[in-house]
Amino acid sequence: GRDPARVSILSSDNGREFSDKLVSFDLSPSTTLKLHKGDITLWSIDGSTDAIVNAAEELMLGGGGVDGAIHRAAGPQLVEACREVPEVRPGVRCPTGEARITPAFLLPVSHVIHTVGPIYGKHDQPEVLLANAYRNSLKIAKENKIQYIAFPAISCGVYRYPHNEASRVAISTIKECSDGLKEVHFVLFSDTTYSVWLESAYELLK
Ligand code: AR6
Repeated sequence: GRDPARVSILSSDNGREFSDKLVSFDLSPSTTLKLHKGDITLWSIDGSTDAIVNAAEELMLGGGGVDGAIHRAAGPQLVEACREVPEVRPGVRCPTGEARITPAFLLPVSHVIHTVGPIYGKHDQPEVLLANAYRNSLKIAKENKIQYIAFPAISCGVYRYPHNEASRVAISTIKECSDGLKEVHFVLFSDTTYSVWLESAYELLK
C-alpha cells in the first residue's frame, strides 16, 4: 500500500549539492533516496548527523579504491581509530557483511561506517553478504543517531561484483531497511556505475 516513488530530477546548482546528476526518489513519506555521480569524500549534509560508508576490508587498515580515498581525506587519525576496533579473530576486525563505526576526523561528515562487501566469486551466496553489508551499515547508522548516510557501490571495484546485480541488491535492501533515516544517498564514481544504479532504481522503485 505504498505510493509509487515520486521521482524528481534536480539541477546540480541548488546550492547544497556537491555533485552533478542528482536524482531523487521517495522511499516513504519520510525517507528519500538520492543518486549522485561524484566523490564520496566530498559529501556531507550537516556534519553532525551524517555518515559516509567505506567499502573496507576485514582488517580495516585501509587499501585502494574508495577505502584509500577515504583514509587520505580523513587523515592519519582514521587508521588509528580503526586499530582500536577489536579483532574478532586474527586479521579480522569487521567480518564480511558486518559494519563498524568510527569518527570521520578531517572529513566533512561526523562518522565513517566501515563495511566489507563480498569478494565476487569467493562465496556461495554473494547477494546475501552484500545485502548484509547494506543492512548492517543502516543499522549501525540508526544506533548512532545518523539521519543522512551516503554509500559507494560496495564490492563493485576491486571485489568485482557485477554492477547490475549489485545495484539491485543495494537498492532493494535500502528500500527495506531505511525506515528512520531521512536520506540515503549513493555517490557513484563513474558514469557507468551511475547509469546502472539509475536504471535499477527506476525499475525497482517505480
Ligand atoms: N567516491 C565514490 N566512489 C568511489 C571513490 C570515491 N572517491 N573511489 C572509488 N570509488 P572499491 P570494493 C568506487 O574497489 O570493490 C579496497 O582496497 C569504485 O569506482 O573501492 O568493495 C579495500 O581496502 C567502485 O565503483 O571497493 C578492499 O580491499 C566502488 O567505489 C577492497 O578495495 C567500490 O570499489 C574493497 O573492494
